[in-house]
Amino acid sequence: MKKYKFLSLILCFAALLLCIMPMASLSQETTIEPDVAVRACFEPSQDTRVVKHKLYVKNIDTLEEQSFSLEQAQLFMDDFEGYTVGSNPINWLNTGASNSMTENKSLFKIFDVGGEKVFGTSSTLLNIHSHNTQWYLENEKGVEYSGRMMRSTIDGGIGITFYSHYPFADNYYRLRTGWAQPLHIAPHPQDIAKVFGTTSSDVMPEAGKWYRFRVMIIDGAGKTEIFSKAWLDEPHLEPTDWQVVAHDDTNSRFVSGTFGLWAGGSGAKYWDDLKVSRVVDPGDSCVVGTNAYVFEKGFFKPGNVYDLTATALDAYDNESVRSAPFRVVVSESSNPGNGGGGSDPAIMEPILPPGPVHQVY
Ligand SMILES: [Ca+2]
Repeated sequence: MKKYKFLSLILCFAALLLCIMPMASLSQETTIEPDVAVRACFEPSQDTRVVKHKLYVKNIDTLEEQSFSLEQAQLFMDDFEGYTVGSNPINWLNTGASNSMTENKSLFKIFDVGGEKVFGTSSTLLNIHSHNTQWYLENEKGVEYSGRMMRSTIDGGIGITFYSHYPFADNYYRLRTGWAQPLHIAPHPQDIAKVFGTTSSDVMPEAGKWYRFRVMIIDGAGKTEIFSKAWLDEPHLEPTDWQVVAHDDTNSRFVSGTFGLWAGGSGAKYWDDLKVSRVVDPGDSCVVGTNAYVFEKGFFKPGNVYDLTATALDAYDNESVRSAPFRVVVSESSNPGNGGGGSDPAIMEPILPPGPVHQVY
C-alpha cells in the first residue's frame, strides 16, 4: 500500500493534471422522488482500484458540510428471517461431503440461533458446501461479498466461497478458518487456484461468536485481486484496513462464478446477513440507477444554495482529489422535505455553467 501511494505521488508530480484522475464531475437528476439523487460521473481511469465514490455537500448559507459515501449496487441480500426453521432457502444448492458436486439437501438448513434465523449446518462431514444458484457473477469489474459467520467449536472449519464454479466444476476462491488457522484465503483446488500477497489475516474466530466479514474481488489488469477483513460483530467496529490483500495473476485465475458456503469438521456452523454488491465500476463514466446518492427527506432546504464536490476512493479508502464544486440551488416551489408525502420531485438547478470537469445531463 505504501508503495502504491508513493508511486501515485511520483506520478502526480510528474503529471499534475493526470494525478486527479479519476476526475470527478457531477450531474443532476431533476425528477427523482421523493428525494434528490445526484449522479457522479468520473473519467475512465487506469486505476482499477477505485471502488467507491464520495460526495460532499456544503450549504453555502450555513457553511455546513456533510459527506456521503456512495452505496454499492446490491445484487443479493438475505437475512433468512423469512424462512421457517428446518427449511431450505430458495436458490441455494447443498452439495455433499469431500467436495462432491452431487446435491445433498439435508446438509444445510435454516436454524434459530438466539432468536434469529440463520443459514447453517450441524453436519461434521468434511468439505461440504452450499451454493447460490441465482447469481452467476461475470463481467464484473468488482464485487463485494459480506455477511457474518459463527462456528460452535474452535475445531470446526467454516468459510465462504466466491467465484465458485459449482456445481459444474470443483473450484473457487474461499475465505475460511479451520482447525488452528486464522481466517485466510484458501483457493481450491490448490493445484489450479493460487493466490499471492498477504493471504492470511490474524483473526482466529472464537467459538460461539459472530464475526462480520467483507470480501472484495476486483478484476484488475491481468489479475484477480482479493481484499478481505473480518471482525467481531457489533458492538465491535469494523477495522479500517483490509487484512488480506491478495491476488491471483496466473493464467487460470477466476473471473466469474457464484458465491457460497464451505464447512467441515466439528460442531455447527452458521451464516447470516449474506450480501453481494457490485463495486462501483471506475470504467463507467457515470454512476447511475441504484448507485445514485439518495438523501434524507428534508436534507435540502428550499432556496438554499449548495456546492457539491465528488471524489473517488480506492480499496483502502484513500480519496482522490475532489472535483471542482458544482453549485446547485434547490427550487422554492418543489421541496422534497416539505412533508408533502413525497409526491413532488425535488428540482436542483445548476446556477453555474459546467466547468471543465463538469458534465450536466
Ligand atoms: Ca438472520
